[in-house]
Amino acid sequence: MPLETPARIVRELAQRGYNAEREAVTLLAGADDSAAALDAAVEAAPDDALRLTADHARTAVERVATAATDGPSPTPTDTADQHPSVSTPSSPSNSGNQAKNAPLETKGNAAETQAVGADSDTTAEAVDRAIDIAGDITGRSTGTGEYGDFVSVFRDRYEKLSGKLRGRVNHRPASAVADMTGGSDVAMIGLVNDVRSSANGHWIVELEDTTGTFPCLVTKDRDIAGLVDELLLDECIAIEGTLSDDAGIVFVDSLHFPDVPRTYKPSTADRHVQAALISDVHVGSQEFMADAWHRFADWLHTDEAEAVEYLLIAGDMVEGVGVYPDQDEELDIVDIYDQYDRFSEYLKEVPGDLDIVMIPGNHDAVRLAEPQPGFDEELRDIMSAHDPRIVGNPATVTVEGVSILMYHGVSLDEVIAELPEDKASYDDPHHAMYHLLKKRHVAPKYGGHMRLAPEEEDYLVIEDVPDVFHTGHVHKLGYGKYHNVLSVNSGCWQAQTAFQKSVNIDPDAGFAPIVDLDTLDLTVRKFA
Ligand code: D5M
Ligand code: FE
Ligand code: ZN
Repeated sequence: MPLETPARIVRELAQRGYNAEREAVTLLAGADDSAAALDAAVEAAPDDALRLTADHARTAVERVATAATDGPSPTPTDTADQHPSVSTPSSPSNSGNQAKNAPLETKGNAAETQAVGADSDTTAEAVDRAIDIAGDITGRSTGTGEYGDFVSVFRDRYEKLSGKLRGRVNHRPASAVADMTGGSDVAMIGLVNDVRSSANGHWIVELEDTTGTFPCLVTKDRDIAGLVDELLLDECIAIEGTLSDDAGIVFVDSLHFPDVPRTYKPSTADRHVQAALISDVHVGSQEFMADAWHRFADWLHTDEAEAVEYLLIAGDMVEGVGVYPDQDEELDIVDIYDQYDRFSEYLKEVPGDLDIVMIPGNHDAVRLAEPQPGFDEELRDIMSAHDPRIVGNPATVTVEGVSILMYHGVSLDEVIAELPEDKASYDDPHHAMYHLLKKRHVAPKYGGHMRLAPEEEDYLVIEDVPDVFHTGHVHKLGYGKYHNVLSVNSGCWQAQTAFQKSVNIDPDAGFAPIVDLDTLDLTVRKFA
């Protein structure tokens, strides 16, 4: 039969206008004659139903099975006795303690899904999956691109980030430092305005606050000179040191980043539930890996993926048009709306009861400057199938009590370009992410790769420490923990492009990192 895989079933149902519960798809895929069962399930569903439930599927599967053994007999059978637990309504609590037993649950025994238990069978109705969103610019953009907006966004950046450093140093404003007597101990907090080397190879870091700028000298033989390599323009730091005799420069003794406390204790979910973190799907590119995507979508329908209830997509849903020079030569779909249409078809292959959150990336059809608002109404309509949460880039998404900072990652190119190889590289994209956490800003340096849309507030500041940091963009898989914050760069679904070949970028395509929200352990699944 052509309908043996869950993804095919989902596609077929989608064509007939139905969303389906994951269990319904599993039941239909497991039927002896899936095609007949699917027909019967569609028949069993009320005309106005948008969602095919497990009950519809069960009725259909039984009907088809009976028909096959007893000849045509359209009598609907009450299946409740055979599968008593599935239709039991459960309370909309977060505790996940419903003692439920899906009929097909016993099949899976994957090592990674150790804790699969009675509580892992869930439907959208069974568990309250409130998703909270914070820091999303969508619908709140006030920037006009005027000079005044740049002043306010940098002022806000300074306010927010200096607040994180104030408790650690006894700082003075730049204007006050200028009036102090030579030889005094002094501390400052400022945005890095300039970094240059002096005639004899020392570093001069110019800091700027709301009162002015002041030069700070880091001598080349000090340990802290290594930290100067990490600095990006416009990031906020604190220094402590001694004012020179002529009171014209500070000799720096220590340098501090806003950073994440070493003792940070991330929150975790109170039940076994997982989230798949992906990005950079690039539908519409000739290099989009449809087969890998089908395998991923199929896997999500299996018992092994039963605990995966969330799918987070960190930008670049489609390849877009006119993003890079000569990009059109590698387009499979040339119209941007057609690209989203096709993306939406692929998205329909994943279980209908997955909660999906997505942010845009630099290939998507929203403004390029960050923060990027979420997709507009027209694009939301195109992608409405599984009712995804569409938010801006960046945004902090809290699921099951775990806060996940989603950011597409354009600034990672900047961090990797500016920092020494051992501190940030395409092979270890998570190291570059660590620096963003340390700077408490997703895109510190303005200019270069980064386009900033000035807003009243700086939405790119990492105000609260996230439990998980999820980025994409560089098409390399990398993950690790920085001061207990799980950082994941999620690879891509696009094989190497001509440009990437020319600059030796070897993308990690077809991987899906899966996070256990109850332990923050990560398992990487490969589908390519
Ligand atoms: O970019 C994926 C990665 O490849 C990211 O590190 C930027 C880099 N890239 C890809 N194409 C280009 C061109 N044409 N110029 C410069 N850098 C490029 P993504 O934007 O996610 O496709
Ligand atoms: Fe991308
Ligand atoms: Zn990108």
